[in-house]
Amino acid sequence: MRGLRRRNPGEYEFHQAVQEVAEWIIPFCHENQQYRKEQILERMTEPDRVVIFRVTWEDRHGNFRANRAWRVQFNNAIGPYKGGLRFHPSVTLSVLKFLGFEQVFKNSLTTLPMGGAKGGSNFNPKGKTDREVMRYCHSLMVELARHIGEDTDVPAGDIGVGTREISYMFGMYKRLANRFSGILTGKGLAFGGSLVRTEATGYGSVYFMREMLATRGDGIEGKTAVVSGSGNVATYTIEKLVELGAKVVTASDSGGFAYDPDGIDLEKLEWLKDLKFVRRGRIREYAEHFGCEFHKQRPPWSVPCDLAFPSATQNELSGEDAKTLLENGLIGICEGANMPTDLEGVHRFLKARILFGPAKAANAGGVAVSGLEQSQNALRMNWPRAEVNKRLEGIMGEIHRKCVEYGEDGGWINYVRGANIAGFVKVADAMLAYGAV
Ligand code: NDP
Ligand code: 2IT
Repeated sequence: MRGLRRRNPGEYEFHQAVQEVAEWIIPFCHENQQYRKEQILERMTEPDRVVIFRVTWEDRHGNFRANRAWRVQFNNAIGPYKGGLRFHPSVTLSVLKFLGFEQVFKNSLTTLPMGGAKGGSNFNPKGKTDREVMRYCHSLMVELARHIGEDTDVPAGDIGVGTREISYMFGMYKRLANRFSGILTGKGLAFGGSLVRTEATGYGSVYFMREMLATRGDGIEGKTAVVSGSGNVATYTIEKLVELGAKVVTASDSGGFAYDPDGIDLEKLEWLKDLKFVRRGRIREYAEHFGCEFHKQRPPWSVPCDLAFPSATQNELSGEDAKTLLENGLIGICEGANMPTDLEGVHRFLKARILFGPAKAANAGGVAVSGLEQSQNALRMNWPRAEVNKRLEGIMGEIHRKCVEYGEDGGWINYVRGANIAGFVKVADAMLAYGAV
């Protein structure tokens, strides 16, 4: 870790993501000397390639603007690079390296042949018109197109990148390449998208929770859940929780959280989706509309619950928050977001031996269905909704099974250790087989 910090100065999110993995992989490599001898973990912490470029665009007032964009192609040992694009003012190289590093393990866990990558830009889509977003996406793709390909690197969405942005980028790629290919996932259903991709991360996170609860003879029905965020992952987490009989009492955004003690039902959820995805409004408006409490500039972790689903962003749940959740009787947590719990929080959850589904495992449903979208594109076919959903449930079950295989610890399952080791082994074995490449 000392060497990694020296080689990557100031990249705190990246250091944190590696530290969380190293805690479990270093002891494992000591027991399995072949990985240690060939420096597999060290090699895995160095991205294969990072592309950095300027994106120039024209805003609605006729001003020229410039942003920075990146694609971090981390590791393609087991398949073409795969991972989302994030548009948010907080995006830095450190953030994208942490996300790309995590993606390598996550994609390995899905059972599908996908390497790991991440990209994005410090562009802020908030308050921009559709036309501004279109011009931005088109300009970004003019450069990104040189670096991706359906057998090379297949980007998708993440924070600030949804169907609208993927559509603009796909349109420009298609024009530049003069080919219609599965170059991006999360596409619209009319042009190669997969059913259930939109819902997949949130649904998958709830399926993973269902698997964890089943190990204790328990289930989702009747549980009270706290969800953070109100974007793609959060809304479909809420939807599946409600369908399976849980009561979801919160949703949030960067402005604060709404506390709805009666529970967000499917009707209120439709209103919330329209608010966030069509009108692009704020969660405060949900609280105003349904007459419930709004807590400004605070995360929802003080609300007592059985299950917690952090589904907004990195480091949104601190050690202190973990303590509060545990004191309030938390049974299980699934990380819908990437690295939402800080290191102290992770350690507290592990010490309490609750059901803790780390991001790599719990939110892998999104990229898994992206992989299924690639398969459908290659076959030039579309599978029905029930078929994709069945495969998603099967993949989440298989990820859970592998976490148990590597994480069993005296009657308790350490899902963090399980997910890290299971994800590592497949990539590491491929790298061993290739030799020094
Ligand atoms: P969206 O852009 O759809 O939604 C993001 C949500 O998180 C919004 O409610 C947003 O609020 C909130 N948020 C973002 N940044 C912050 C912040 N700094 N502080 C507080 N709230 C914040 O993104 P997704 O739902 O797609 O992504 C959410 C998380 O899930 C991310 O960590 C992402 O990496 C992860 N993820 C996403 C997958 C996918 O398929 N989309 C797959 C696997 C993981 P506001 O509108 O105020 O910014
Ligand atoms: O973090 C993630 O797994 C994603 N944003 C989804 C990536 C993808 O390629 O679908």
